[in-house]
Amino acid sequence: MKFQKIPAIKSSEITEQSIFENRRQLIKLAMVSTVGLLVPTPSMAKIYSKIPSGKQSVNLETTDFKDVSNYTNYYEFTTNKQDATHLAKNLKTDPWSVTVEGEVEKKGTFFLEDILKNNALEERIYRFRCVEAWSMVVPWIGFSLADFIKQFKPTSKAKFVEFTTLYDPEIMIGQKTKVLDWPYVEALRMDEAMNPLTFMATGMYDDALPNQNGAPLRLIVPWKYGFKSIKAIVKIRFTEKMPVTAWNKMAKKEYGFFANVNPEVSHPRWSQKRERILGASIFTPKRTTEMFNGYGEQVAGLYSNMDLKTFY
Ligand SMILES: Nc1nc2c(c(=O)[nH]1)N[C@H]1C(S)=C(S)[C@@H](COP(=O)(O)O)O[C@H]1N2
Ligand SMILES: [Mo]
Repeated sequence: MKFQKIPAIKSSEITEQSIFENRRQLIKLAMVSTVGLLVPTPSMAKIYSKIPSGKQSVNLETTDFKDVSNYTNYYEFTTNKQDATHLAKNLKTDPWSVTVEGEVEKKGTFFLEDILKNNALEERIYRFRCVEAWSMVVPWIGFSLADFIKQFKPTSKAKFVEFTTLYDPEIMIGQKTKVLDWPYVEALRMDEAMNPLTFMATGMYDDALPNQNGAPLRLIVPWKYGFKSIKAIVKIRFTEKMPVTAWNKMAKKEYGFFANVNPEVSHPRWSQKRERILGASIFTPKRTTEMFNGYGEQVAGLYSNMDLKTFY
């Protein structure tokens, strides 16, 4: 039998070896901290699943996750309602940062990770209705927009708040087309933004938002048509003048600034009196659309002196 001779190791080599090992450890840690610390990561599911179930704000059955996540409107990827499910997988949602600017004291760019640490996460079960006349009921997870806004101290000139979606045509391939004037912009009047119903979602159904539903950060305004609920937000700007929004720019007659759900005001090409319940069988009758999507008690007061046929 032959034994291989174990080479003698000089102490200097041992030291170098351990430094090398240590450095490898450090590199590993650094990698964990860039990937692992930022949100939303799979570990967010653990945090989200511990959030107590939200109060049902509507007396309707929650829509199945598979329907909500496979029938989406996300023009940055496609105008087709099925394909964003796979196309949006290419969007890298961490790290993610949000720039706050305009009529506000505390301007700056903030990591979503830090935003999440400073805002209490909760679940809200809201009905959501698209202008194209389908509706769904979704358990969203996120935080109050009003509480979030207060942290930045808007000035007395802040009358509106404008939101902008990421612009990255290499990933968001729909941005290579001219269906909308990119980036997608939406806005709210300050009192609408400060209403307790208005919500910033980072998750749904006890998990992080799927990319196609607007990860890592989207707006939810349950009394307005779906297009106000902008996805993949990278910028929030406070303004004195009413911002020009993407859909308003594209077709003024069809998509107004307010976009309140209103069965009495038809879209120029179809009625808004009824809605198809997402996921329901074709035999299920359509649902009668409610004024302000059923949230009138909480929001009608915001529009008491306005003619909603003019300000649609
Ligand atoms: N950035 C961005 N946000 C968007 C859209 C979009 O195309 N791009 N579509 C809007 C429309 S028309 C609707 S109905 C809702 C759909 O939300 P969902 O896909 O999560 O159901 O997102 C809104 N937010
Ligand atoms: Mo929509």
